[in-house]
Amino acid sequence: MTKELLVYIDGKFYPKSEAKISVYDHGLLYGDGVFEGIRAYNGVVFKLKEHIDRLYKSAHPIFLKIPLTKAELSKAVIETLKKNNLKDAYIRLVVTRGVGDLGLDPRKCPKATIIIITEPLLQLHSTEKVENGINTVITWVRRNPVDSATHEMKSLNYLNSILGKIEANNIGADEAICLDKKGYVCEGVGENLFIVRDGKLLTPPLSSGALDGITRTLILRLAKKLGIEVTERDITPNELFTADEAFFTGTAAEVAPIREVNGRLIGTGKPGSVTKRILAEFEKAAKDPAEGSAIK
Ligand code: PXG
Repeated sequence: MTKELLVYIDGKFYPKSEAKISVYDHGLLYGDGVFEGIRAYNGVVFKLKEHIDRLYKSAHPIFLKIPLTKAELSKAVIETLKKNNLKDAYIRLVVTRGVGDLGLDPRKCPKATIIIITEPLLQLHSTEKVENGINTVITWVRRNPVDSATHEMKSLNYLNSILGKIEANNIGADEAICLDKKGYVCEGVGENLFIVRDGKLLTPPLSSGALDGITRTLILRLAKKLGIEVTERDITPNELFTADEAFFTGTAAEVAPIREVNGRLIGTGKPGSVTKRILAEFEKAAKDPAEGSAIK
């Protein structure tokens, strides 16, 4: 029998089949908590510092106190990977409100629960899809507005995204695109979105309610380095339909070219030259040890 992967819960390691938390945990009862999805490439946890910083930023507005320092939590992530002997991995870091009673009042939860799951790398879209582009659909499900349980916080409330994903599944699309409250393009269900028009990149602003994606920030930097102009501004659905190129970015999706939106081909329907340059530069960055924290 192959050895089971170990999962970190509150400072202890449990075999995957025994890694369980209380049914009274408010992460389960109310989706009360925050999380990060992180990747390790070739023995380096990509952008670990940025993910840890964002986790604490997500916890701050909801008064969720993470009972470890950032340094301790980073160490726990590395430790979990080491225990599982993983060099290329998908890492799920979850902090829930912890165990309380059946009421939603977070004051009844004295201590947050910390969970670290590590798995061999997960491929969100097949190689064929990345080469040829993915089929998307703009869904009727609007991104949560910024004056609600906003996706600016990476909370455990993902029903808004899951509903979008279900709509895509039901019509056989690979992924959904959500509009914001005003009707402008916002993001995918677990990805940020970029379009190319006249050789220039455009991406929706964070005020659309899109997550401040770590891959998005990296792409903004890489585009500058490549001399590609980028503007953060509202994008209409029509501008997306008539874009020369479009692609998603995210930890799980990496850089994923978009082939079609609601049946309309984007550009030639093949990944375009700007997307290919960005993708190549992203792949270089993902392999660069300076972009992350070594597993040692
Ligand atoms: N927007 C949303 C709503 C996300 O959840 C991104 C953008 C991309 O952000 P990063 O920082 O990863 O560049 C995300 C993150 C999955 C999965 O399995 C995807 C995410 C989180 C968890 C799981 O598809 N996306």
